Amino acid sequence: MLYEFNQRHRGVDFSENSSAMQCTPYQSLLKQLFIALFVSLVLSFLVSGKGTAAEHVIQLTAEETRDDGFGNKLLAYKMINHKRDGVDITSRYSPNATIPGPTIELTEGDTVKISILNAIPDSDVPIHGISRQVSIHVHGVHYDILSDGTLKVINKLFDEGAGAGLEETYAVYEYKWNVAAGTAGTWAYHDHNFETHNGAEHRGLFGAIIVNPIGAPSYAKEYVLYLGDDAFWGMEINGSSKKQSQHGPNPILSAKEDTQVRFHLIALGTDIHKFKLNGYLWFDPGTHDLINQVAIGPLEKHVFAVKAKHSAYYEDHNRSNKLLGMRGKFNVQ
Ligand SMILES: [Cu+2]
Repeated sequence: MLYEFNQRHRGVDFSENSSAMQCTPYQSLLKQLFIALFVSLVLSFLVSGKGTAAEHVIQLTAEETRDDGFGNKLLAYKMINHKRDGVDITSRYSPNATIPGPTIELTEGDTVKISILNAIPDSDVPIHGISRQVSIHVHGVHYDILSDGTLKVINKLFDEGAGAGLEETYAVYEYKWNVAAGTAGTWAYHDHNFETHNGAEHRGLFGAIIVNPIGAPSYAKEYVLYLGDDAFWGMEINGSSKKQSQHGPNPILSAKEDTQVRFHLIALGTDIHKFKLNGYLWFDPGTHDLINQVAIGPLEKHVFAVKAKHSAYYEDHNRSNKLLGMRGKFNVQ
């Protein structure tokens, strides 16, 4: 798990008060008042602010983007609308379809309705009998089988995406996620249906969700870096405005000196990488060990925070990945 958090301490145990200790009526009245005050404080924390579970309603499209330079069109997710408890927070996302796709920030206890509209032109996979559906298949959070975002050949029920599938066809497909207690972490979502039953992640249809535990600390910047076989794909999120920027391959990340920032590494593809942020040490999640590099393989993730002290390169130290130029700048000013 990426986060260590202990839910157990929330239970309040007054049993030790039942011993031989004698109280005057005045003392026991004070004690009752104190307990009532404490319980109301705990309750008000749970029902207000960060303690409240939110309902998210999200609409995404999948679109064709630019040519990759070799005649292949890339595909990308675009955020159309995101309402959190009825409040529109769409402006935090890019107005364009981006690779990586939008990073969706959630908190344990939240619920999500997320729908996908297929805006990929018919010309992109003209071959009859091949799925043109796009889907959202998410990792980490809970959902029932109809929200798996896979084809019937995998889930035995439906082609769970938008557009023309092999059998079932929907213009828009909606998924329901239960961001249950215990799901905190950074998780990928990706298409699972386009062209093959593994989807078109390799063409750009991937993004991430960040599930924070209730009351989690905030960071000046969050960087989501996907380790592909030949490039980092990334984005930067401003911790206070939540604006998402710096999309694309091997992006330049920026931070102000002496601020706390957090990196979210997610490995895509099939390589095993050796990630390094030169000149920085960080805690290996769940341990007290300080490390300066991490091995990360397919479908694994690694989340860590550092205080921004000096500019540095983040890079992949595996020889073949290094030769491919997997490196980007972390700019501290
Ligand atoms: Cu997956």
